[in-house]
Amino acid sequence: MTNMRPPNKTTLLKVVILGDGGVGKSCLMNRFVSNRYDENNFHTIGVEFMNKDIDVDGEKYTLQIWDTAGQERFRALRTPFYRGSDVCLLCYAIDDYDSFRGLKQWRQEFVNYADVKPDKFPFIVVGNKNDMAHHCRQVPFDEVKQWCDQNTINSQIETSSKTATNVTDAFVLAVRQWKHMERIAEIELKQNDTIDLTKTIKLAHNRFCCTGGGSTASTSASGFQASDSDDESMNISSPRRVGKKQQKGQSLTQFQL
Ligand SMILES: Nc1nc2c(ncn2[C@@H]2O[C@H](COP(=O)(O)OP(=O)(O)O)[C@@H](O)[C@H]2O)c(=O)[nH]1
Ligand SMILES: [Mg+2]
Repeated sequence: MTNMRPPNKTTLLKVVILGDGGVGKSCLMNRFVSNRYDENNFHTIGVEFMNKDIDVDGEKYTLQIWDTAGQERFRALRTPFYRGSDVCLLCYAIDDYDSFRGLKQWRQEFVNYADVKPDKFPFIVVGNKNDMAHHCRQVPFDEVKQWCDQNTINSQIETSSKTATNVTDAFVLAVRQWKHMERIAEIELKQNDTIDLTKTIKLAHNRFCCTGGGSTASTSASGFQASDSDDESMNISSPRRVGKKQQKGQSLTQFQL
């Protein structure tokens, strides 16, 4: 699919920035989108997003960047906020160890509400405020790397919204990571197609051999139909989600045989 992309096509990616209050999420977004840094101006209320066009490896993207604050007060916003995300930036501040510890919970919350598979979703870990003096650092880069390795996250970067260090690079990294995951998802989808075709043939064979198999297939198929129609994620065109639908569709095909 990737190599069939028309020349001038722009891909819209929803990017969510998560992390404890004060780590610099809003400053990061504003530095990236407007190249501005204001220590006092950004007190995020609820949720807001900004768009920014960017070229990465010769392809055009519009990043729709979603920034949050006060998740507890705005609980009801969480599902729509997370749903349909393409990339998630997990942010901590290098001078605040607790904010690094908090990443585990942010990631888990995102996985639950966005309804994604953690090891198949592009997470980027961003250590902000790396302009701070050496003695202020509480979070060693290597410790974060270790955590990323344990959690199958392979993109990690340190930034400074204040000096603009690595800010654009963090979003470029996010796009590359998204693309990498898309490729993996496409390959897996193709592999699943092949495997399931074999299963389907076997199932069809069983069904015509014994009557019991037919009624079992019928019961499970209605279950799939019901869950198919009430799954909100079906509107979203990411291959990871198409994969989900495909699997359900395949089960239905087995029944129709
Ligand atoms: N030294 C330094 N301070 C920063 C940086 N980014 C943000 N800050 C400071 O951290 C405060 C909180 O930033 P903000 O973006 O509002 O954090 P948020 O709550 O995660 O959105 C700001 O008022 C800045 O003073 C940075 O890169 N370096
Ligand atoms: Mg904020």
